[in-house]
Amino acid sequence: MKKYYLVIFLFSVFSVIRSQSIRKDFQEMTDYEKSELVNAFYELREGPDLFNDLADFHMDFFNFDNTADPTRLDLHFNLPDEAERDIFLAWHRRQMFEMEQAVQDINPKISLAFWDSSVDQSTTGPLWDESFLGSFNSNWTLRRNLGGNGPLPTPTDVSNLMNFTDFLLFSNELERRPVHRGAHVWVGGAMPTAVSPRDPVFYFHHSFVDKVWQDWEEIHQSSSFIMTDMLRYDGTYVFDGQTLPVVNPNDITDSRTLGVFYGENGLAQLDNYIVSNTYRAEEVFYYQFVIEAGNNFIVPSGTNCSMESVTEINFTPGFEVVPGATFNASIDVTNGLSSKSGLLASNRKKPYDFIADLKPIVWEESEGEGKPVLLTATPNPFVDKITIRLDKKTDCAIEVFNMMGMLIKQETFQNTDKLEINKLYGLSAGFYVIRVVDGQGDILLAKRVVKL
Ligand SMILES: [Cu+2]
Repeated sequence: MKKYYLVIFLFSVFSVIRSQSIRKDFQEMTDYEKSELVNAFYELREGPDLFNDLADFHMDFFNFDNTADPTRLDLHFNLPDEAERDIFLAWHRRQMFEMEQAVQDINPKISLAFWDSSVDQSTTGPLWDESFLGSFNSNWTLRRNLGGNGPLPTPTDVSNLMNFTDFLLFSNELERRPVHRGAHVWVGGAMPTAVSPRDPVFYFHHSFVDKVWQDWEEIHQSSSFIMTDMLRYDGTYVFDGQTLPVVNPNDITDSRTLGVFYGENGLAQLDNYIVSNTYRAEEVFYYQFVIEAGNNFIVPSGTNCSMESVTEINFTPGFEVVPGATFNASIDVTNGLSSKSGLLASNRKKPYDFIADLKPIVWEESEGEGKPVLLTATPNPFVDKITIRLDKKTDCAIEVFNMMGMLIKQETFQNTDKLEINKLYGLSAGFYVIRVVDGQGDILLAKRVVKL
């Protein structure tokens, strides 16, 4: 192995737990990785059952629009008009990380992988093989209906997302259109419902969504959330006796801060990362094709790191191993990784109680399709009046509620797209909810506003 010299280097202190992983296209997974990941998934449903816990949480906080209390924080569909509470991409990134950590607690040499549903659209391909994700369908009563609903995205759908320069527009388009929606509805069963995280393919799909975000961030470098904490990762949630850490969504806008890299088409580039061993005594980066490490990839003194490939590992400028660090790079031509996990096949059946009345998610490409869309509610915060602009004229009533849920003001409007509520200066400062209700009493939209 080559020698590397100490370079004085200032690096920021990361507050986020980091591990390591090179996530690859599932098509690039080795047989070993596939069977170990399948075994780990089965094992996770024994004991505390992270699958069910993540699915229940995802359902409980799915979306509160058009409910009695639309001000409750939730995980989905807050864009474009509720940017102040949007955490969709960051939350699912942290969720992928939580699942991957659990998998690596069983076998630290494997990672999650992604399903690029714009490319692999077969209902009978290797993803659905009985030896891979296929077996979960019957063993866990997932009730998939592959290809029964669509469409899956096209490669152009994916590349067009890269043209958005504004993060919120990008995130909204990604969330509502086929790059995210497609796999959920196309797989069927649990996937188009709020308990989608019960299906292992959810983690392959959302790893792909996460990769698309990472690709966008590496181009535009402007991901930013208004919310500074996240449900579940707010320092209060306990799973399996452990309190989950506080995560600021703005700390994980680059997946590398979590130690997560994406390998693709035979190349994994490892850069801008400092090995910390925060989570694991040794960080192992495994990719059977070409690993290229450089550009501020640092292995500090006292840390342990190894890289394993079957073909090639290249070091480029900016790769540093500081004296006192333990670093190993190896070409493992036998791919001789020993099995770490595995339940007997007969123990794998652990069906879910199928929630019969769980309705598929209503996927609206844009907020309230066919209904008036709230364009703006200004000013917010307000002092004495609020002006609401809709994208089309309608007959409706505006209702203003206080945080106790009491209706404190109501006005009706005919055939208008600009609604004004005045004389609000008597209200005390704080949060209010405005709702637009149509003639049938259906809530068209609801938004939280702030009185100064
Ligand atoms: Cu989700």
